[in-house]
Amino acid sequence: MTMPDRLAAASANLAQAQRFPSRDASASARADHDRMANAIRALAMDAVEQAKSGHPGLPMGAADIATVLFTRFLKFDPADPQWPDRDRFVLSAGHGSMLIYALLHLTGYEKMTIGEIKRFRQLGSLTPGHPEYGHTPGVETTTGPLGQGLGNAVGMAIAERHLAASFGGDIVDHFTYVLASDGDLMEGVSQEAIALAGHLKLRKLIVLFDDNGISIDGPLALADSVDQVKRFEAAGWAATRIDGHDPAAIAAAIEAAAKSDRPSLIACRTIIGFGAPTKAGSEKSHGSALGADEVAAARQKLNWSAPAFETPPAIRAQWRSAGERGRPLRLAWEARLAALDADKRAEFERRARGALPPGKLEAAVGAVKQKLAQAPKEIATRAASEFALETLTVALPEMIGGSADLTGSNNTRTKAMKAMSAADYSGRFIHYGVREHGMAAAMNGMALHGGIIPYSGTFLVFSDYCRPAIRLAALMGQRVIHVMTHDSIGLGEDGPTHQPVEHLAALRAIPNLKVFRPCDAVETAECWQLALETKTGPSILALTRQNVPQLRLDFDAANRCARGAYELVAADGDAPSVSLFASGSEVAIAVAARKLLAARNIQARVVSVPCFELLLAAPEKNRAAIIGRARVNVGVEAGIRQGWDAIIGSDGVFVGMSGFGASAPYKDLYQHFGITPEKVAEAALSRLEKS
Ligand SMILES: Cc1ncc(C[n+]2csc(CCOP(=O)(O)OP(=O)(O)O)c2C)c(N)n1
Repeated sequence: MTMPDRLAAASANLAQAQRFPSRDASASARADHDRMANAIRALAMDAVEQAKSGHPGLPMGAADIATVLFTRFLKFDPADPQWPDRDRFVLSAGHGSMLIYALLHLTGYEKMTIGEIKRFRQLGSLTPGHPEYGHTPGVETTTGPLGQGLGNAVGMAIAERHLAASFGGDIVDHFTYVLASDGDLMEGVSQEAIALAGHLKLRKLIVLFDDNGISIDGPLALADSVDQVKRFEAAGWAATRIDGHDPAAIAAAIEAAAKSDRPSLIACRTIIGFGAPTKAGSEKSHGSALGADEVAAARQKLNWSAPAFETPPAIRAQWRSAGERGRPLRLAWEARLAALDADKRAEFERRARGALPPGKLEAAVGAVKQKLAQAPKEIATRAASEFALETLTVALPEMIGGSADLTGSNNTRTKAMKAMSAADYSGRFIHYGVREHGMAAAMNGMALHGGIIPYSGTFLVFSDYCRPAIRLAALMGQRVIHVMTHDSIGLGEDGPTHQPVEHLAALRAIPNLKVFRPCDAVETAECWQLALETKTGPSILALTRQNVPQLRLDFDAANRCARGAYELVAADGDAPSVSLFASGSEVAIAVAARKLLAARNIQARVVSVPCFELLLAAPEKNRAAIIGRARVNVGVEAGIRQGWDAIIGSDGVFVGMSGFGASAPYKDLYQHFGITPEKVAEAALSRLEKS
């Protein structure tokens, strides 16, 4: 189809789409609505019944809300689940997954066949227990850990505002809708998320709260008495309360929310398990199959006579036409994109794809490394990170930085970056406030939205406060980069509360997460490059507060950190009896220990280990070559030993921490805990003597 043809078709379709649906609340419209909502209820009951596991209560209770949203408001096109300007729908209460699976099936997502619905919760189906991003087309984010979806949605809404500021409202202009449950709103991360959204006045964020007053233990009153409407209002949101089974009220509330100058909460009072004669309104419908008798009785009550997994053709057709509403909108959007200036369009498309600008990153990192070769720097790796970022953030406009109120400590804001604010979304630096968890969840949402590479800052010890979101970024394969400074006892006087000890090991335990701990300014630039190139997973940059010497003095265009570990200093002879492995600030200690050993005629080599994951993923042969065959392997890291045996062997010597740190100047702490060149050399010698 040529462009004018497509436009003509689009406007014809649009005219048709505008006739559907009627917003009057006539009896027949209401009956149509009820039947469409009941189609969701029936599929949810049937799928859970067949699987003998799952959560029927939420899909049955929230079916009216979802029906109004998907048939009248949500801008989406099942034919193109990746359409960049689609509205985002986040089912934050992921346990209610059958709600979204039913919607995807009914609105015509090709892959969501009835066969997939029948295989709910079975191995390899598109209908896993909780919605999984990247697995099921149409699922915008992996949800299940309550509160995370809401946090992600805030990031999606930030991304939308920022990209609209960059590319214009013709190209980026969509809503982010969330369906959140009591559990979502009880989780602490929700407070961080809503406070940030309210502060940034994310007016295109609309949260539909499934206000059913029931959680797993029973009535919410057992554990909660928060007035959510007041709470959201206090955070700067528009908030209303409605009957969540009244389609006209739902539609009116969404319409009002769409016009608001702030994010909106619509507390929709619903009955969990709506339609189930004995279990509705009770926790009994929350998380288990209703049972054959209850399902049969619910069918009667809902006046639903179709057999299990069948949707009557007329209702199917109505759902399908709801699914087709968005097509003309997408075509019109495509036409607007096509009409853009070629460079701008190419840039938008590149960013939407998540592709880096060709050659730019390599050139930027190369330039940083050239500068460091010309004028070596003895600086903290956090400062080295800032030095690299000054160049990187110019080369990559998709980088959006931030910090959880530690900007000056994390060194994540570059000179050219202005702060993002409600008055100016074009800013590329986000003051997240003291909200590490909300920050990490929002970053996931930005990455999922597309067009943005989010990076953040906090102290490494507070990775614990971000961990649930980091884990989900790893699970979803999202490129988010966490700068985590003050990465050991080397932070000194703040003491053991702030000194990470087990954190490197704990983070390394998360699959598909890369933990980088560069030893100097050159490695820091290289690790940034590797993190930015890792499109399919998150990265942590663990960086020092204290200065470290530059150990890589010669310019080398190759990224030596890419192998995860490499020989930084060879032994004096070709038969080293000791291999010293270290990461980050302890590499310089290993280098000094090597010297002490050399003075005693012991040949030792130093291997820098900036990234375990890359080393351990290398083919066995390469890994063995890097690890070498010295009689004694020594690991040095100001953290716990856990994980190091994979490199030094269970018979290796480890110099590090075995308990918490202490408050003192950092040099005293290194002495006190015995992480010094002398102790490393001694440990190697004593093992050599025994071996
Ligand atoms: C972080 C987290 N904690 C606990 C759970 C287990 N869980 C699943 S649903 C739920 C609460 C159910 O109540 P609500 O959120 O109101 O959902 P509804 O009963 O209305 O379906 C809990 C505790 C979880 N999924 N995530």
